[in-house]
Amino acid sequence: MPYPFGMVLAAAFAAFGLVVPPPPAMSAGAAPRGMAWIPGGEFTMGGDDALARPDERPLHRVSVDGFWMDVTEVTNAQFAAFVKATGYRTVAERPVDWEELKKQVPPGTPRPPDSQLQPGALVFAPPAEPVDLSRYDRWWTWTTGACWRHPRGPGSSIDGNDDDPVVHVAFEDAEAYARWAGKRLPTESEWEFAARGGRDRAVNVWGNEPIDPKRANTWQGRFPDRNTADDGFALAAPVRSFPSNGYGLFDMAGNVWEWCSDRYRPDAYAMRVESAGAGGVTMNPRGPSTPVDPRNPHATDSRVVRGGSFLCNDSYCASYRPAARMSQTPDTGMQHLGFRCVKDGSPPAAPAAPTGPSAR
Ligand SMILES: [Ca+2]
Ligand SMILES: [Ca+2]
Repeated sequence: MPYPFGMVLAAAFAAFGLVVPPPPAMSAGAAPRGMAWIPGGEFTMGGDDALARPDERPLHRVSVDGFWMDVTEVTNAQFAAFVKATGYRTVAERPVDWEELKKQVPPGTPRPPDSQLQPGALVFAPPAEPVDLSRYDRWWTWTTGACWRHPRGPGSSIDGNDDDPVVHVAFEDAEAYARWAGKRLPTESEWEFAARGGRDRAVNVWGNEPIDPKRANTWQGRFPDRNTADDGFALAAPVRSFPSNGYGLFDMAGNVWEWCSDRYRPDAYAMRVESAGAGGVTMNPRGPSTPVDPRNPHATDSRVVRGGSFLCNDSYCASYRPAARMSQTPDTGMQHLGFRCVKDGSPPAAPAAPTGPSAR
């Protein structure tokens, strides 16, 4: 089972009380900088291909309204601008709150020593030899001092990596950035609609051809001990390093996972079908009101993440597919988890009609 991490992390839920400057003004019909208009419409949500997991079923019809979407994952440079403007401190930079954490772990779990309650996040540390793929603790290491500025832990930095996606952002960090930017996180349905790029029911964001190293930043070789990096990147790649999809969006497959606003439950689609009836269309779904997360059974909340990452490999987690879903506890900062934002608005203005003598 791919990615159960949250129970090892703290929920340092500090209130977000920063003064937020207003978003930049946008004239009617103008495209927000760095965003693409996603036209909206009806599509088939979910997956039923050979790699599809039970939580991607059943296929069902969903309709979403049009929206603007960041064409790339939020980058280190963009997140740094937010932190500079607001003084925001991410969850991974705050001490772990044991009173919150203990609500998420089995009753009776002893309090860890203070040394393990220091600010930090989970860093990918590949083992030297093949390991049991159910033992995710064999390649994830809680690392004091790891955060967005130090993605591989103390001593590492983001200098020179302005265009890499920001990582080690918890759900509330992503939401805080989005509010500051005058945007919001996408719903899971918006995210999947956008990832498909107009290719309804295709297995991959580029169509039905299988993945290859030119398509997306994933993992080649044997996970998790041998990464041949045939795609040129062992870890995250600068955004726009791989081809965009049908809507001009980059890295909707792989590179880093992306937060969505929906709460996670494996039976979310079955609930929709039951509610909409056979052949029914669910309009602008915003996700279930209560989460269910078998990977993190003690977690009080769980959110959807989408798109897979540089750690995705068919032998383990083919989550670069647009239908693939994953759960994540909202307090989690990880080296392969980032986000992008969306924004409500109007479609771009149509190109101006010809004027002047030639238009007569
Ligand atoms: Ca790679
Ligand atoms: Ca991505």
